[in-house]
Amino acid sequence: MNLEQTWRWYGPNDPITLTAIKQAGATGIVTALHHIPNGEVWTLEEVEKRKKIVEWDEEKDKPSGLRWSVIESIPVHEDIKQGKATRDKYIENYKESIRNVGKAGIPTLCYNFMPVVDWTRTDLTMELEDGSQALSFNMADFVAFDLFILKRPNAEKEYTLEQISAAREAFDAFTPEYAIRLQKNIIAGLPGAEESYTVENFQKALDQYNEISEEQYRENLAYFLREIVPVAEEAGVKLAIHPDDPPRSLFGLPRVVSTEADMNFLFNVANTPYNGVTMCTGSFGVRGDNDLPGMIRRFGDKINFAHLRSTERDAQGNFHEANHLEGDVDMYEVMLALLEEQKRRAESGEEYTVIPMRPDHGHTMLDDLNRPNNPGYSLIGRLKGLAELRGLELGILRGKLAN
Ligand code: DNO
Repeated sequence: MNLEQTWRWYGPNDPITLTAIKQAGATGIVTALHHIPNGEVWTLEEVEKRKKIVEWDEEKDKPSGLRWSVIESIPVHEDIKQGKATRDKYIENYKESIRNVGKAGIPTLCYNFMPVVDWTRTDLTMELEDGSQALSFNMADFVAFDLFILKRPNAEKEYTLEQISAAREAFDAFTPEYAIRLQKNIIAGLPGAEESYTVENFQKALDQYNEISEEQYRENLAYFLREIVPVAEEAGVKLAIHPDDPPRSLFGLPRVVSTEADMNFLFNVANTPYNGVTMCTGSFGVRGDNDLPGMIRRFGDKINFAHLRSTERDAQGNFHEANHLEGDVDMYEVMLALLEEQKRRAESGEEYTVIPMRPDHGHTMLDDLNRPNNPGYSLIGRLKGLAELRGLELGILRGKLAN
């Protein structure tokens, strides 16, 4: 049985249309109500309105053939992450949103618990050898931003002498334009991040975490889960927490969704398939100590969504996004593990068997280079990724998993 092929769509303002997505071969749409401010309730009316745009073809007056299968994401308010006294109000709103999502019949909800910054890259247009472009994370540039642009107090204590001197060298070579672009890439918010900062208010946001230890932060996540998982279960909505990207601390902030041990902590808070994970191979895969196929096998019924993408990393902490079937992620083993898990579900008679997956990110290539793109969310680059993944899946289903 195939995985459900889905595609992230940023809503009516996305330069990539639903028609293009259909032609790319996806049947599931992954989207969010980006216009609703963080912390507010997603009303049933707003959810239904978007669902109709996705699922009903106005022009032909018939179903579009697409379905809204995953929400990515309902952002978690900073007060919840920081465990402030006001968090309960925001948690109640979150529960209300989950109930409305359930009423609208959307089965899966992806979210993250990264403090202050969501996914982070230093360069959005790294040129590859063939002229296409990839997203990348350059450690020296990142440290240069932290030490010499943001000038975060005591930041140098978190880096080695080699890292500091590489950052100094990088910083000395920055042109003013490059420094502005780097700053923007890191803190102005990549698509879907929902938060955007200037250097001044960014430092203020970081300062909120001065007294929050990693243990406390983990406990804040546990508190949130103890509240929302029972509601998700009742509403029939599978939660799928997205790992930290990259899977390590940035700016001295706690990050607690980076490893298999982190995930086991969460599953112990509420051991139900409703408290699941987004297996983002590109995020988890930036750590050499994350055994992706093993994690899929051991997480089992907690895999509620898959983001399939690969990265190429080095020992210094640099990485860039590779072709979907290349780089450091063994995509064959990942796909095999996902399909085996799905088969296990189907054979065990579990009601929820089909795992939605999307080709996560793609290079900016060919005609993508001539039109506006949400960084990482190109049309042709992702179409290529999806086509390759679909071929890999067919090969496994007709080969190793046949019978
Ligand atoms: C980046 C995405 C993230 C992700 C959120 C989930 O491409 O994977 O923005 O959507 O972290 O909440």
